Amino acid sequence: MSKKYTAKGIQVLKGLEAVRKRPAMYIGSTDVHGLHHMIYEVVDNSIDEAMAGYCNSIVVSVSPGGVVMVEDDGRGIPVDIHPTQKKPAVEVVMTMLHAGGKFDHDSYKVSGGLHGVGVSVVNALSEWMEVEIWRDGARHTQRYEIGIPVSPLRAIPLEENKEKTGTKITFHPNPAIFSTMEFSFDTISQRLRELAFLNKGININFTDKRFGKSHNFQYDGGIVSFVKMLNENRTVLHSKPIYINEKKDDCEVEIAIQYNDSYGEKIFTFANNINTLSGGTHLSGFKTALTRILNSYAQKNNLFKKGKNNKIVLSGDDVREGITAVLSVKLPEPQFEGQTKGKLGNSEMMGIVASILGQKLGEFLEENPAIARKIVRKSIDSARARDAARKAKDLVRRKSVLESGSLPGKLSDCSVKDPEHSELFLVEGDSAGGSAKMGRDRRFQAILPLKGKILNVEKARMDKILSNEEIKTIITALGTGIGEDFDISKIRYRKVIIMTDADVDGSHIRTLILTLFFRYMPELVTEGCIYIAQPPLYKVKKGKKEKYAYNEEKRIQIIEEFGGEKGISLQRYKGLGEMNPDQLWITTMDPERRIMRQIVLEDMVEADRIFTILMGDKVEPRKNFIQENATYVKNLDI
Ligand code: 0RA
Repeated sequence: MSKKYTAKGIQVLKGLEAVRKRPAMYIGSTDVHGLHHMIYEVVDNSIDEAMAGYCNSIVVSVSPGGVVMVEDDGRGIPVDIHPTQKKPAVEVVMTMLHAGGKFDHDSYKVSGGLHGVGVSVVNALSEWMEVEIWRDGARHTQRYEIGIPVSPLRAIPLEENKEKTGTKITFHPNPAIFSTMEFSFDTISQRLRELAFLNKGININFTDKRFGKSHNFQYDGGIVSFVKMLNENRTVLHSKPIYINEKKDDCEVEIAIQYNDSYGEKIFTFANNINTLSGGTHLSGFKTALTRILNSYAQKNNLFKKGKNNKIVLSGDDVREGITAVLSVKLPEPQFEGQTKGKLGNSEMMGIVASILGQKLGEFLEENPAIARKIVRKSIDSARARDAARKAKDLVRRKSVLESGSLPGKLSDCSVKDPEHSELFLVEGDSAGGSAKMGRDRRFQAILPLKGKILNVEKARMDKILSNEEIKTIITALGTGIGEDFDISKIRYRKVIIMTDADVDGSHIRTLILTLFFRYMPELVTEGCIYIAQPPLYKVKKGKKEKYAYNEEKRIQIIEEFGGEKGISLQRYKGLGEMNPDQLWITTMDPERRIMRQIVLEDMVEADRIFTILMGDKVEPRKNFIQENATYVKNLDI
């Protein structure tokens, strides 16, 4: 490289240095999330090329040591000399922050949120990166180290297959910047699968060379296939999803809807391929139009007039009972809001989605009266049940701590009142509850013993859920309310710790409690409030020495540490009740010593699938899942 730096050259170096100095500002974090972001950023560029209609296939691979390769068959990044930078365009794209303008070849490029920072950021945070471009009858290559070119762009004329076009980017994230280099096969697979759903027809191949595993994703049905997959373990009301795809004012709206016979609602929303976990204007428009159209259809067709139905107005919750939907919008300048940037803010999207859904859903219902009637009938059923639910809910409200000041009798509360510094243990059984109560630090640890199994909320409506004693006690102790009344600001404990036995019953109870939280209080999960206590499996003792083992591996290790099997006594804990209060404190409850697992929601789609399989009413998928994951189910980590 030339030693003489031009003013522009210095600018480039300064830009890359800024990225390396504050990587989190550009890719969110330098932990495992940021690491995966590096891949998504590069893949997004290929997806953009596909959305523009020039690319059919994307190949991604991860190799040992964390080397990533992303190849597409698009037009190839331009290699001609940039008119003002006087360098090959590809070098400009790879080294200059936000090298946009002329090179923003797609109007739906993401400009806000976490994605869309540009491949130059990935380059700056990579120990090395190599780009290969096939276009104009040649293969063009260039290498960069920490974002700086270490070779000029070279062109090698193609001997055969001269028409080939495409871009291949290979890089190694800089281990000096990232706290981990461990890519997750599942995390990458899930995101690539999602992209394949959202961009129908694109073939995305992913190979993990570390484990010799691969996936090939291609969904010619796009989000219709997505909705079918979300419903695959449910009983659907109509076999063909309702599908809408319209453009308006530079924006594209794509919707797929399919109702099932459950009581829950699942609406996944995306803006420019980014999962908007907290919804936003597009979701508001969707909800408004759905409620309006189903009410007016029912009215017009006299579906309310039979018997006692004439006073009914369907609420939003009624028309969404049992809905599974994917809403994907594409717009020129998306604004992502909120702490996690998961909420679409563009106000124009509300009206655009509402008017498209209003018009097209109205037409669909007119043309498909049998399906329309099934959906309306289910909504009316929900409206009737809602009356009963309201009564039950009032009960909980009346009993709620905030309004009446009375806590459940079974709760042994802590003395600290600051939620940030208090913990609630949900403990299986009265005997373990007793030990926990005696063993705890009563200043900040509250104990709520649960009797037996709580109701499976996956199979029940709100009224039944709220008349269940165990569930009522949990809600009252937490103070947050439930469902649409849920308010996290009223939470009484920032940590909620599920403590059950390490056996089949224990894991069943744990899953039932997690289902309640996931379906009716999901913010508890997304805000990281839910933990699972990890009681030890064994106590290993030799003479005066004793240690606790939390898994088989540790048990063997401790025995070795104690000098072999001779004179060793091994106690296996079958339940929490077998530990005295002191032991329970030392091994499981003391913040200084305990091991807990925090429940994190990496992937809502996968979590939904697992809960549906485990808790829904189809037996076959559950059997299969349990057989395939025999050891995993015991340690369900969502
Ligand atoms: C700018 C202009 C053109 C293509 C691309 C960028 C492009 C970028 C990437 C990044 C990864 N894969 C890509 N494929 C294409 C179009 C140039 C033309 O008119 O041919």
